[in-house]
Amino acid sequence: MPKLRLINPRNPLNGLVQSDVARRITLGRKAIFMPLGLMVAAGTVPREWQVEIVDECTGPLSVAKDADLVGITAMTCQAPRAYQVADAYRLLGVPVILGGIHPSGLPEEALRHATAVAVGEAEGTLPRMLRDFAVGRLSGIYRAEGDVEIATPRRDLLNPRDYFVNNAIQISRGCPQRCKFCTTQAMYGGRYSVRPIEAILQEIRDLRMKRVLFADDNVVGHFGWAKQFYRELAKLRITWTGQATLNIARDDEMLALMKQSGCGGLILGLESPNPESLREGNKTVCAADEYLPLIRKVQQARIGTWGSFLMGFDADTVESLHAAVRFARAARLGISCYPILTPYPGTPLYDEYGAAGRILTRDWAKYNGATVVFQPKRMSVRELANCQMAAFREFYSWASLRERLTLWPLQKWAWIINISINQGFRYYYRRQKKRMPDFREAEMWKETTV
Ligand code: B12
Ligand code: SF4
Repeated sequence: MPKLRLINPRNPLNGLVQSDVARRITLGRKAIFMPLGLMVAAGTVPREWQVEIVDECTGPLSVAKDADLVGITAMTCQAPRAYQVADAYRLLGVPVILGGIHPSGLPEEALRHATAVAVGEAEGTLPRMLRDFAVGRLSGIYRAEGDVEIATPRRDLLNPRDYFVNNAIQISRGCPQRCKFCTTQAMYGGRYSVRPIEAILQEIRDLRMKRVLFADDNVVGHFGWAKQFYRELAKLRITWTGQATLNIARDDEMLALMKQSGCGGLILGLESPNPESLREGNKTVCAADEYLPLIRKVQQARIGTWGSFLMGFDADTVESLHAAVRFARAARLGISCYPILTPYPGTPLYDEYGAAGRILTRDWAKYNGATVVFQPKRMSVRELANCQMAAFREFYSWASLRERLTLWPLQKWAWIINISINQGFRYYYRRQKKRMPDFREAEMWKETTV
């Protein structure tokens, strides 16, 4: 029986090599997230193959000639390690397939390190690649086209106890929105597809967990289908979280159904309260002046609000980024994060910044949301980097916690996460013997440029 080894390469945030801080927050688990993409890819492999998953985020990887074919996944920040592992296998004469978000965005680059590259979903590529391998024809770029039937992940191939998050499932793929910085277009070509409802419910029953995380880009990409799904989901009496667009709050029935189905909290890609930045990012789903009333409606439905704000649009300044944090506090978001705008390959932003010569590095390991990899327009690289840390500092300060989180009704998880992040950051800066950037000292950031 031929053997396929699927590999999740080391990832600075997700894995064994995660910083002390992340390890503390994840209660000592070996990695944060189970590699769902590989588990799903394994679910597409026909029975005549033996398949295994090796996760370098949970243990060491030894490269040996003990598989017939190797498949490697890569987000952009994992690409350098993925290429290193691919090259090592190919030196031994083992053919390699590269797949996932980064190879889908830059297939020609990936092909320099692989026998073949999968662009898009494994469901639409891997079975075909395995057939070609069997007849000695595996080579080049394979693209998933049209709607695919989303496969059920092979959870039996990994130990869930190694992971902090081991309850992720997908209910849909893609997103109908067209944000300029998002990779969904490269990955799904603008499609939004959903799984059969019964297949999702069965996967949740099989998980035997009372809490699940929907690892989707957008759990409300099709309102009609979503309402039907949440009606059925309510019967399972679980709690769930996922990513959604804020326009749900314009629809009272949708909010009520989500709550009844067990929605405990939503990650909302708000990006910015500044209309100019939203326009620039083509984030058109809700206008900036609707944000506050819509967020209040989600909160009134007793659904937790976790906002994500991108930092570094051309319209952004140190002051406007500080205003974003003040907005997050005033909106009383339970949690929020501040990733640096990053031109991921395959996005319109990557093409635009590339053409304008604004990309400062193509060291993909730095494409991690925590490093400035392009030339900002209205501030220096150092100012933008400091804004991110100052935003975390201010949002997770004790004063902000007291303002945003109530004691009754107790938002247990929000408190736990907020205190962990507050302590994690302090610990990190203490260990580095550095001062945490503070918006009140922003004038000083101008003095040196990086
Ligand atoms: C869970 C998640 C995480 C988890 C763990 C991710 C992991 N894979 O280990 C955590 C929380 C750690 C995380 C972190 C980050 N994430 Co994240 N994350 C996700 C999320 C929401 C779900 C991932 C998932 O499980 N998808 C479901 C599976 C089924 O899809 P998939 O992985 O794409 O796999 C399919 C195909 O790609 C393909 N495939 C994948 N691998 C292979 C291999 C082979 C051989 C083949 C044939 C096919 C194949 O087949 C699979 C099934 O169809 C995605 C959004 C998304 N929809 O994917 C973002 C996403 C992956 N994250 C993203 C980003 C930007 C980040 C951060 C940088 C965020 C930030 N700004 O701080 C950090 C990374 C920091 C770091 N240093 O690691 C981007 C990636 C962009 C990019 N080009 O790399 C995504 C796509 C979100 C987005 N729409 O932009 N993330
Ligand atoms: S709404 Fe979110 S998932 Fe959809 S395209 Fe925009 S950033 Fe991507």
